[in-house]
Amino acid sequence: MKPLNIGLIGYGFMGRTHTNGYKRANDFFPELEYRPVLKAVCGRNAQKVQEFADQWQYESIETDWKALIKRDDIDAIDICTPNNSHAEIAIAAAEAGKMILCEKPLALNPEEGERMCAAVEKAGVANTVWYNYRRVPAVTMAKQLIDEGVLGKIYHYRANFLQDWTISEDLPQGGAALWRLDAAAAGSGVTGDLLAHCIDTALWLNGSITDVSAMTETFIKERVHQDTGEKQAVTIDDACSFMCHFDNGSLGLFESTRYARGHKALYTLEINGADASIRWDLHDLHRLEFFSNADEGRLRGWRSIHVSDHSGDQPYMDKWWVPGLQIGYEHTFVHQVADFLKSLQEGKPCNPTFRDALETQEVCEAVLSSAKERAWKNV
Ligand code: 4PW
Repeated sequence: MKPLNIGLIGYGFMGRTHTNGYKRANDFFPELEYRPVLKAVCGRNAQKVQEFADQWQYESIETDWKALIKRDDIDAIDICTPNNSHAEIAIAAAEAGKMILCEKPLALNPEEGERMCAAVEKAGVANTVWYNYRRVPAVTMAKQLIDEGVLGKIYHYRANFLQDWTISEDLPQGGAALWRLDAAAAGSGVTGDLLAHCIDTALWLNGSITDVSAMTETFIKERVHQDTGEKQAVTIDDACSFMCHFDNGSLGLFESTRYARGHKALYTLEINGADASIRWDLHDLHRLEFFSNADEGRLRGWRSIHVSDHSGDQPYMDKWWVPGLQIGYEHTFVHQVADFLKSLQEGKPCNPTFRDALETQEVCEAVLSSAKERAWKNV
């Protein structure tokens, strides 16, 4: 078995999801030739990063990402830092000849994203971005059905990503776990954090988006910054909705917000084709709801497919338990690690590549600029 030495930068929420993926992939995908080795984790606070290394069994720590990238015993750099450091780290890692697995969104904006793509393409290093929802088995199965033409001509694509965790006016912005509220660190609010997932899945399932018309709102205008204690203007989008045209002629409607009281992390999507429709809901992630117009009249209706079978090509599920049992959110990251290792084995790109994720970034940029200028924007 070939070792793949991982250097993880950042050890928050995403550092944990990715590390769990590295630890589990070979246990459940025994055919893989590569095995991730948790070689080093990097973070600025030596004590905290050591605690993380001890808990998750990383062999060593670094407190300077540049030192990590220089190490000869690291094959792949995993970027789990706030969005404003993705570009600098990824470009340096590519120049050092490292493979790169980068947390979403790819960058702060398309200009940075383009430079990241150029760097990995020039260096010829394997690269992928962790848009993990592609690898929910029911979502992967939706992709299979669409590619097989089961839905026929697609007319509508609808997606929502709803949360409620920023409603309180007392929530500070910036610093530690709250960097997602600070535009300087995150680039944008829900657009880059939540809608980016919906856009990534949509581009994968339904092809390119040509133009968008968007609106954004910042409901709470000022917050205290956690680090400085100073009150400052909130410059992220708290909510964003947009409509769009897809290249295939279908229409899209997207909504994301952190002000939907009662919703913690609800991602839903629905696609309507001439022959069939599908819908999916993250809170019931095994189920793909399916309506086929070809069904016999009396029995025609929405069916709810529990994607957990081992027969009939239901993706990923034969790797886990017996038919009918469940997996969850964390398994999407295990699947991404397994697919990345398989892509190395086969010498093929692992989707979404930096180039794929740049398209999502371009849609996000068009959405933000459309909302700002109150005008339709081409992607
Ligand atoms: O990437 C997203 C996060 O930033 C996640 O998929 C969900 O929304 C959970 O936390 C945030």
